[in-house]
Amino acid sequence: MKVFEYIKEKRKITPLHFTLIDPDKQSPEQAGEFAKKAKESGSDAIMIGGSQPDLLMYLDETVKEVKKRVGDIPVILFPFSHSALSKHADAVFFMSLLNSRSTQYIIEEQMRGSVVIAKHAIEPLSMAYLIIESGKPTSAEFGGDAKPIPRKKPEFAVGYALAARYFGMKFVYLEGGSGAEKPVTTKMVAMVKKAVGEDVFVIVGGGIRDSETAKSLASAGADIFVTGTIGEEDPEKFKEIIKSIKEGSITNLDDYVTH
Ligand code: 1GP
Repeated sequence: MKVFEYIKEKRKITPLHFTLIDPDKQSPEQAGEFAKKAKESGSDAIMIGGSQPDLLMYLDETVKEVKKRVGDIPVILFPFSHSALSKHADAVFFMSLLNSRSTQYIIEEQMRGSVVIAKHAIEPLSMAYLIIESGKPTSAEFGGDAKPIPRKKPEFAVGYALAARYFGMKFVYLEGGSGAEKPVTTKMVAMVKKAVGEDVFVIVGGGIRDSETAKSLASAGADIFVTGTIGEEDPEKFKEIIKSIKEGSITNLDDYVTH
């Protein structure tokens, strides 16, 4: 089954959880073991990527070790540049950082990466990547030369998300950045979900560290959750977060929008 179909089918049942692994933070074998535990904890896919330049040294080996250990759940690349691609992955978030100041992250890296993706037949998952203000500057913001969307101005996120939908993109990622002080707001998530509807999956990530936050974001309409830091720091909390995501159900989105 294609990765996109896998996500679509799973989302019919519950929101999904993806574990993010940064290849420069541990050895490829350790990454593989971590991915195995994440799968056992209920994670639905492993994302591999990061915004630090040295990840490239370990990327291929990390993807191979992770694939070897997780078997049937997909391994999806989350590349910061065209060079952060590996032919061993199942799919790639073919992403454009729509609120970057630099055309490099909006379309130039993609122009170069597309050729590699075609050559190795990696499944592309088209995604709008949006950096949201989250308390302090993050690597994603700095590395992507982004103009973060203010937390209290969700209407800008809605504008970008609708543009992404009209471009035919299938995912919109509201990114607080790894280790963000504050996760994205429920109001922003609800407004974006309401605008893009069923056609586009809303991904949230950055600074999700407890199950209450995860649950409220699920109620606000988030389809996919990405966590990185908490899985490394606190495996028990990590499990609880995944559990609360799976129990989440969308409430009336208008309630979030009007408050
Ligand atoms: C970063 O959103 C992800 O791209 C994960 O963030 O490390 O804060 O979970 P955390």
